[in-house]
Amino acid sequence: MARHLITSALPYINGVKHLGNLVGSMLPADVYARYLRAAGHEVLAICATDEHGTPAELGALAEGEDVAEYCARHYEVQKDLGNRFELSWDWFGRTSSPQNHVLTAHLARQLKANGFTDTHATKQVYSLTDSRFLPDRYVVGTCPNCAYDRARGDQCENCGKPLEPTALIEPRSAISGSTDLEVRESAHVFLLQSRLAGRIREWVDTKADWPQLTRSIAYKWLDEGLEDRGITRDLNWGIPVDPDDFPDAAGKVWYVWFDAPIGYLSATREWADDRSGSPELAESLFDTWWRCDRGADDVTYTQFMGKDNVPFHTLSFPATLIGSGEPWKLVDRLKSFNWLTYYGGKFSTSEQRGIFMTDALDTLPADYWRWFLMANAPESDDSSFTWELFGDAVNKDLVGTFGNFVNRTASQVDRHFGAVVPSGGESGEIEEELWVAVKVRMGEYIDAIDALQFRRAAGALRSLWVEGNVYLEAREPWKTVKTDMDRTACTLRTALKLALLYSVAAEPFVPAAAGRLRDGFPELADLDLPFDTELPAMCREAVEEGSEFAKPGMLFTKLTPEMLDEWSQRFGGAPE
Ligand code: B3M
Ligand code: ZN
Repeated sequence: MARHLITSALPYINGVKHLGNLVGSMLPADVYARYLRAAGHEVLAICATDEHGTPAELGALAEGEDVAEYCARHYEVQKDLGNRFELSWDWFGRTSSPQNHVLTAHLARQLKANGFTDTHATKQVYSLTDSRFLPDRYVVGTCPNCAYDRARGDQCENCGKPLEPTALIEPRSAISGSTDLEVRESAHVFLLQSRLAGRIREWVDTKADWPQLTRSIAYKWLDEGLEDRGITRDLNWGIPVDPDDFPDAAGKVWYVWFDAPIGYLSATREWADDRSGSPELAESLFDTWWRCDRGADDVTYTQFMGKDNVPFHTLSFPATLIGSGEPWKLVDRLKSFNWLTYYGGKFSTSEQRGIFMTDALDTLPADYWRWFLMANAPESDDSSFTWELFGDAVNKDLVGTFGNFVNRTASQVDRHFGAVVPSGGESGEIEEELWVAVKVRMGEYIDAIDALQFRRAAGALRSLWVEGNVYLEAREPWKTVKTDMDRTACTLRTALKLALLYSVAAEPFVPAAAGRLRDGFPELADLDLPFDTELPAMCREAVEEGSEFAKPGMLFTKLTPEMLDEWSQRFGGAPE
């Protein structure tokens, strides 16, 4: 048994996330967490809302609400949606928590003590119309790197380059649209990343097993030279800079990208505080996950995120932790994703284009979305959501393969043997071959998930379902029932063993359906069936003649062309 810490990029608080956000972070993290738990490992899956910075302030402004109230309300919305998507977090925290205030102040102090910060006057964009400084996303304009004309002041959405607002060409205020801007001086704290570049590169060099997409992004920024980065802002909402530590930056708040990744630590501390009776116990529990000198050295830490977040996780956040001089746990495995597009175009929160988590759940249960998204995860390249592809994935894989196998098996059992596992007959060569093939598929499936290759994993799971259908077709129990009851019993008993296997194997991807299938074996409710290559053998053994089997009902409903048409109208389908 190993210990696994899993985090996914923290969703911004500003409104409901779309399927593109989900597939690149929270959902694969959940599939992996479920798999590791089922394989018997100790898992801590952490997420939180990212509540600071301009997304929060601009979101509250748009809804005419106080920022703190806006965040509190949207936190509940996001947590509820995550639960409805069956995201099995151990803790879903908030970067506005007291724990994050404490840890952010602590790390900033450490960085200063080690000589990795510097406070000096900078030029900031000031809006005369809005009577305020305009940091980050408050300024939009043309990207100096790729000429994209709606680049934000923190990062260009098009080319991914982290930016400073003053670097934008033809800047304008995101609040008022005003171009009546001027540059004024304001003192800010800088993280001296240039001084840490050597140590970060050494650390990245040890990560030969990071996926290619992650490594290439990290080296790209290292090769271009790590620039010192302003880590405070002229905003009201955020974690205030401690004036005792940084008197020249009194009145400012920490930059959202400084405190947000610290949220991984602080959300863990929220979890520890919630579980422990005293601050001392909470601290030592927290330390076993995060402090390498106090137990976290045996933790494997895996992060999930969209590719635009990679520079912050391979460079800036490690710079914070390494620069603190304390033995914090650093990421071991970093899985990043390309984009999921909607008919080839961008999903966009600001333009409300695409499908959002609320729409999705109002339309179909989470399993349908989880399956489509993971089976088509944008891993080696961008992938596209279209209603046609979605309909195919659901109808072919879930309804036609997994559902069909379970349905045919359960109906035949129910009709001819009642609510029990059929007795009689003996398995022969064809069954031996089936179990050999199933074990091979199971091995492929496990290899793929271990490698964090989700499309491949979904493909292997699909192949497991196909084995079952091929077996049924070969044995034709619906025919043999008229001539050979023993053989029919053996076939259906074998199929039920496979069904039990599927209830474990499919759980990371489609937990609700898998759970219903598992409930079909009430006598095995407490049986531990570890998710490993011995699973087929264990399931073969576990399902006994004459034990109870309760028909689970239809696991999935076929999507008709009319349904798909209606949804494509409602959400906007192929561009005209
Ligand atoms: N809030 C997510 C995003 O860029 C951003 C991630 C923070 S991870 C510490 O959509
Ligand atoms: Zn750009």
